[in-house]
Amino acid sequence: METPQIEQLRTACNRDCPDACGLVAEIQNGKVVRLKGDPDHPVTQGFLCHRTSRFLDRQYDPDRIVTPLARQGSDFHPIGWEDALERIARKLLQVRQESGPTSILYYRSAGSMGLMKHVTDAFFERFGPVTIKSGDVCSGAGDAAQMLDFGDEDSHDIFDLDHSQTIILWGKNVYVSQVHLLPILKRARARGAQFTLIDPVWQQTAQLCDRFIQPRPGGDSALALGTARILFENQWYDSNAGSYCDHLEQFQELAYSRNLETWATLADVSVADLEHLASSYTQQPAATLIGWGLQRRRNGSATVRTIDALASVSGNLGIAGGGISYCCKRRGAFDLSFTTGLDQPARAIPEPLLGPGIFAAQDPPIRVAWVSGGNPVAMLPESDRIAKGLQTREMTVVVDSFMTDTARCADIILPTTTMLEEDDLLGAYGHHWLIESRPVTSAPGDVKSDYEITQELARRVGLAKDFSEDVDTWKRRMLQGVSEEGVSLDELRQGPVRNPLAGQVMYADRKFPTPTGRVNLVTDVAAAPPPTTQLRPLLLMALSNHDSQASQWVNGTRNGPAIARVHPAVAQPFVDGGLAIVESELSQMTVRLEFDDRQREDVLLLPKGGWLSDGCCANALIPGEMTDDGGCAVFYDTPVRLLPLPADQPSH
Ligand SMILES: Nc1nc2c(c(=O)[nH]1)N[C@H]1C(S)=C(S)[C@@H](COP(=O)(O)OP(=O)(O)OC[C@H]3O[C@@H](n4cnc5c(=O)[nH]c(N)nc54)[C@H](O)[C@@H]3O)O[C@H]1N2
Ligand SMILES: Nc1nc2c(c(=O)[nH]1)N[C@H]1C(S)=C(S)[C@@H](COP(=O)(O)OP(=O)(O)OC[C@H]3O[C@@H](n4cnc5c(=O)[nH]c(N)nc54)[C@H](O)[C@@H]3O)O[C@H]1N2
Ligand code: SF4
Ligand SMILES: [Mo]
Repeated sequence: METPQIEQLRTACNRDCPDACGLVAEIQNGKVVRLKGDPDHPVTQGFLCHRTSRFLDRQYDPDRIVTPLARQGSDFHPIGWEDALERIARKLLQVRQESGPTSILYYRSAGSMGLMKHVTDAFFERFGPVTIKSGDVCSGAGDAAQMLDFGDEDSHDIFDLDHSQTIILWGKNVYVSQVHLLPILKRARARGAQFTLIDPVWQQTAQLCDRFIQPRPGGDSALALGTARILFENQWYDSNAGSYCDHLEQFQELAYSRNLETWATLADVSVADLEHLASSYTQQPAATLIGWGLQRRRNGSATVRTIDALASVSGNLGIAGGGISYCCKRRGAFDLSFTTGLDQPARAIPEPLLGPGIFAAQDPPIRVAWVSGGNPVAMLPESDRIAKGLQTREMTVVVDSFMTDTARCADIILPTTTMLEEDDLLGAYGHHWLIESRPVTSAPGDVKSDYEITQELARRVGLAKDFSEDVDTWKRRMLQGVSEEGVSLDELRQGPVRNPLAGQVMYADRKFPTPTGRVNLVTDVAAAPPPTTQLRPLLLMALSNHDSQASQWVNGTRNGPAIARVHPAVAQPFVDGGLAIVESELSQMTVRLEFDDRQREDVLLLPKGGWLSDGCCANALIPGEMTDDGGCAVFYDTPVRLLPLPADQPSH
């Protein structure tokens, strides 16, 4: 028998990940049989992360939803698209007429990072404007810090690290959340660059580093200020810093407001750690890479601002191999002027408070909710409240490919395409390459993309004309600002292209787009309140892990209790591998303990992304609260304690 030919097609990974990889799909008889990293993509370099190398299990998962579903009691039954869309359109028109458009909540998260998703935003803007979210639970606090300090938010080119003498990984788990940085870091290491990791959690990146500093969670401001004090005391700071930084004196006063021992105690590190970090900043050029985890705390924005200030006065801004990199401007190349985005919402609910916010919204109340590209029940604080909020609307529509915790709360579920069936454009928040995604296989059954769903809906509510164009027309529109500079759609279709608007080195002229043109150094940092209590001495941190993309697990969902990692000393009288209850002020869940003596004694680690319906959802324990700025969620400051299981339940 002849083996059918294998065809190779290129596309892009659209998951919420800094890497925005190029994918090569091998197709046999119309089916994707293998997925590889694109060897020709300069960042992907031919390999994929664990979770996406297993994506075909998800693509061909028999549990995938392939037809619209409507709620019937506690169950769902299949309905036709015509029926589903008619019901939704009728309801949208009815509530808009009766209560005004803000009685509709449109919540979109980052299930796909494709730019075409903004077209659906534009639909709800034109139909409404409706109620949307404000803030950003992913990176909001750090985004706000970068805008305040530098007037803009972008990063050095990822390959500029080839020039670094020192690399400071400030709260970054590269092995889990940005694996395509690894080849670059390993190359730097091989040529002798010095590495420091600062993370309250022991994680694999520590093995890549010359020094691992393990401060108390949220101790980073004290660590940065103690380090800055050493720079000032030894005249190791840039003597020119005053020419491009505002408030240098006040920042120096802030650093001098405590002695080194006090800063070290506040950060729970040694004075030697501060000295090490200070001297690292003098081994120039020193690059500071700030991770996304440390800003998901009460003082998250101020923390990032303190790190910004330290690195700024150290003289590493604006030089090759230096800089402060937090996020790359992933949308920077694209013209999205067809939507105002989050800028002028008619009404917004802060994303970290989505659960309570749905109930609190009055005049008009939220009557209809639309959720796409997100699983807020599993991924946002106060999971139970969000579930209840969605279940109690007159109509909740969820657009997804799987029966997630959120989909379970819907009245109508609309099945949608996976990334292998998508037609879209992407930028990245971890580098500057742009890429096109193209369907490499067709969607099963009658599954529609978000854009097709938007078009169908637009047709039924009198907005057909605004959304009649094909995807390529939208793509060309989004690329109009860069098409003259080598990124026309035709060029992008040949392969990834670097964003021509992004520089290699940020602020090489040491001019900053702030109101004064200078860096806005932080002058005041509120003392971090002790987040743990005597009653609940552990801080719950539910962090990214290899086996999932947020709530999208490699092996479907999790069975059995979630694994909670703790230092053995804090787990008396429990045993390694035994069961226990983790209790916060809000709720509790059963976990299986895994002892790890590399961890601090004040943290309890859970995987991010556990499902509520599996009893694994960390967010059910986490109260909704906003960071000091930027509307990020306080995910990692919830005090918890361990309790024994009730006597009638086995503990093994
Ligand atoms: N495998 C996998 N990869 C992912 C994701 C996933 O779910 N799974 N999620 C993606 C998403 S949504 C995003 S936003 C990105 C980034 O995803 P993140 O998970 O935010 O990745 P990091 O930037 O590595 O930040 C996490 C690190 O911050 C540390 N951290 C927490 N609190 C503190 C603190 O107070 N101080 C310091 N110094 N460090 C602290 C944590 O211990 C952890 O090592 O990655 C993406 N990559
Ligand atoms: N406790 C705790 N909570 C956290 C975090 C944490 O570190 N700790 N991290 C936070 C962070 S950084 C983030 S970014 C959020 C992520 O939160 P979410 O964005 O809600 O993450 P996912 O669970 O990946 O949900 C994405 C959903 O979109 C669906 N999807 C994929 N592609 C498409 C598409 O093209 N169209 C549509 N309509 N749907 C699609 C997927 O099937 C999936 O169900 O979680 C936050 N929550
Ligand atoms: S999830 Fe990230 S690392 Fe994995 S394939 Fe997608 S873009 Fe690459
Ligand atoms: Mo995120």
